[in-house]
Amino acid sequence: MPGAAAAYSTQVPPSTRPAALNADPDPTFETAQFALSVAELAEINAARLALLPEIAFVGRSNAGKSSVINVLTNQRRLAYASKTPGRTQLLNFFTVSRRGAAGALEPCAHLVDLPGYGFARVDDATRLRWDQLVGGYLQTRRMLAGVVLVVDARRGLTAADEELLAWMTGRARPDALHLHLLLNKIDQLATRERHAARLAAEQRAEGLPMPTTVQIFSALKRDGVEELRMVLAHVVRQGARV
Ligand SMILES: Nc1nc2c(ncn2[C@@H]2O[C@H](COP(=O)(O)OP(=O)(O)OP(=O)(O)O)[C@@H](O)[C@H]2O)c(=O)[nH]1
Ligand SMILES: [Mg+2]
Repeated sequence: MPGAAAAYSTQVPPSTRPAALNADPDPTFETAQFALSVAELAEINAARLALLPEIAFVGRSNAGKSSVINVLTNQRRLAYASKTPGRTQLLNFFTVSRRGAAGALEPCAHLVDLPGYGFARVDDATRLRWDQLVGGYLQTRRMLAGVVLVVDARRGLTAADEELLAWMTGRARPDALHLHLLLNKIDQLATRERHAARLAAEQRAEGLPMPTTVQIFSALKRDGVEELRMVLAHVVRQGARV
């Protein structure tokens, strides 16, 4: 019957719908808790990390990855833990939850803070380790549902960012991965420059095999947090179905 599905979804209160038709509740990013740090991909499996959709934060060192995670989760020091010596070259996992039907918190996703790149100079061995860890994760990690590529809006995408994109496009199913280009530090730009930065990113996004969204952001001013949460809630809901 044409239109039946639409009528059903608008007229039946959510609590009486069959479970399959209920939208998953959104993640409560404020619940983020540190879960695990690993130096090698094999450690993730060894640690028996819960199988939840993962959202990775990648980008140049200093682009603001940790600041973005802290603003997203409304916690001042959550991701700065990854700045402490010894942790800088690790993948850091944080668990986020949502409120279940009975009001209890249920883990629903992992945020993953990846080590930055673009350090002034690193030796070949360090570079190789980084390639294996970050490249391997982006190209092969099956739980990866979304990537937030944090870019300094003043610089735009760099050659190193392109390398990350190449790993993502090299996935078996790049179309199943959501890419969010987050142009950070727009508090440093005039309105006209913000538009130009967004336009350049949107043009780059065209032709990528991943569904891609673009957003301007300021971790410093907390500008764009709600939009970021909406996009990531969508990614988590999609990821839970894969
Ligand atoms: N003006 C401005 N500065 C910012 C913003 N976001 C982050 N910063 C600053 O940029 C610097 C780097 O931020 P981090 O969050 O540590 O960057 P990161 O990408 O995690 O860096 P690594 O962990 O080294 O890879 C810090 O001094 C932040 O205070 C922003 O939106 N605006
Ligand atoms: Mg950081």
